[in-house]
Amino acid sequence: MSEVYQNYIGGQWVSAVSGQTFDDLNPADTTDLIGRFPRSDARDVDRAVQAAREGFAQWRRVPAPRRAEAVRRAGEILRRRKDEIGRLMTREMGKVLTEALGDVQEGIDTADYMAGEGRRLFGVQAPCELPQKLGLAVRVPVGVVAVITPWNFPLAIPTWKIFPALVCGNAVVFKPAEDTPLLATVLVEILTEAGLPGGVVSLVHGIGEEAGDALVRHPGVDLVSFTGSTAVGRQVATICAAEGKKVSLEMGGKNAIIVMDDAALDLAVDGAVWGGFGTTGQRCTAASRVIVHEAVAGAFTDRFVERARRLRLGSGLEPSTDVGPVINARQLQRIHEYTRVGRSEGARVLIGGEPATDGALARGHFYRPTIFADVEPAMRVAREEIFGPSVAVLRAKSFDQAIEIANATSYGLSSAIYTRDIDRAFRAIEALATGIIYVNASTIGAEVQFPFGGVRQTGNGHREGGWTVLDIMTEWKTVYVDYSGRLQRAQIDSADR
Ligand code: UN1
Repeated sequence: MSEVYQNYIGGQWVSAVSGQTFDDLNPADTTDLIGRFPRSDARDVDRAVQAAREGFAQWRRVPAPRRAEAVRRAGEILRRRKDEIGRLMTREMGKVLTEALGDVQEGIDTADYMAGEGRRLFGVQAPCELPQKLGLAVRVPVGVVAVITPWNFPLAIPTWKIFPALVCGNAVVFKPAEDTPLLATVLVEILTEAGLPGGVVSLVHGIGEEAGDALVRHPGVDLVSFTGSTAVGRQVATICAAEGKKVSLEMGGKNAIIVMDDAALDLAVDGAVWGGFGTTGQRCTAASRVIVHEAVAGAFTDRFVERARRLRLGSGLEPSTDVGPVINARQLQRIHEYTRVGRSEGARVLIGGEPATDGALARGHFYRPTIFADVEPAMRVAREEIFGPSVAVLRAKSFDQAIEIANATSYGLSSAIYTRDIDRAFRAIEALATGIIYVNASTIGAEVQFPFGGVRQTGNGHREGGWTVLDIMTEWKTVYVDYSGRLQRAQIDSADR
């Protein structure tokens, strides 16, 4: 009998009203059932939102430095349990243990950063045109925040949203991805242990079309913070537009590394391998395109393929494993379908291009690291997000053409250039149309104290991370205090005559 987990609503652990559950399986070995989780519907969501409304009414009155204390304590618990949680993450999500530990560390970093925000949350003071009048803008919480998160960073991404939401004085209803409910449960347990009152954070498990949809639609939700695919993000945005809700979206990417003819080639290969196959390519910041100057394309591609050939697939808990499984059978199918699409478009598969099923791998969802060559910018494998260990290599004749190809995508999250020419590096910084740019480093490696997000189809203008997340999690309240004791008319009494 495997363990049965529950929702957390209004300070109580409870089953779904329907009594239904769904299974959480280890993607490296699907005979390993991690647990059963409640398959929630609109009724569970309604209870959670009601509890959150009550929680919010209390929590907003707690001074921000005290609210931040709870986040600081959560960070301390995460730090103490880092190793154990990293292992659970690898078992549940598949990424190799070193990366899982990095994911937990990103949550700890977010707690450290946001705990300090409890004593900042800076507003603005500016002069007024009238005498004896004070003008201020202060941040106030938005209300009840629906947090909807993906499975690829089961801890880090929820903390990016939940920690600032709480410090800012909001209540949270958390609907994690159905592929990683255990890590979400662990995070909520930690928040309760850190002293968060019931109702301030609720956890509702379930699938997107049911629990997620009901949460986005619920009239008691003031803000939806979503990270996931562009297709689902658009649906979320459409519902929020109709309901007049605030919405913050982090969606797909088709991130490119440019390798110029003067690049340190081995360094660029390191970056392409890490960006393309790290986390089995399942990052929104993954380097799924490499645009190589034709003068070094042959040499680069040979080395890239050679390195990909040496990558060892397996359970992320084995220290010898370089690349873990993909998350589930559906994603495996999707990744493989893109191999077919690439081939039919005329791309050449230099390596990989098939599921890996030898020995113990047959029990999990493994796909061989795949490199497409002869890719043209118009091909689907050059334009669409695959979210797996598949990298398209494109050639460019010049710097300008490389930039043009890099920008020829509907996404705009991250990009990178490898060059030793400082002028080129700065020109690339100016010309690349993405929210994040790396010079002589891969497309992944964002740190929590900086804005994270992208342009075009990647986002809707918001940035998580850093100080910018506060603009998502708060509203501005502008305050004028007139202490003149007389009627003073702005724009009229203060104007030149
Ligand atoms: C994601 O790709 O979904 O920069 C988040 C990075 C990580 C965060 C990635 N720090 O790749």
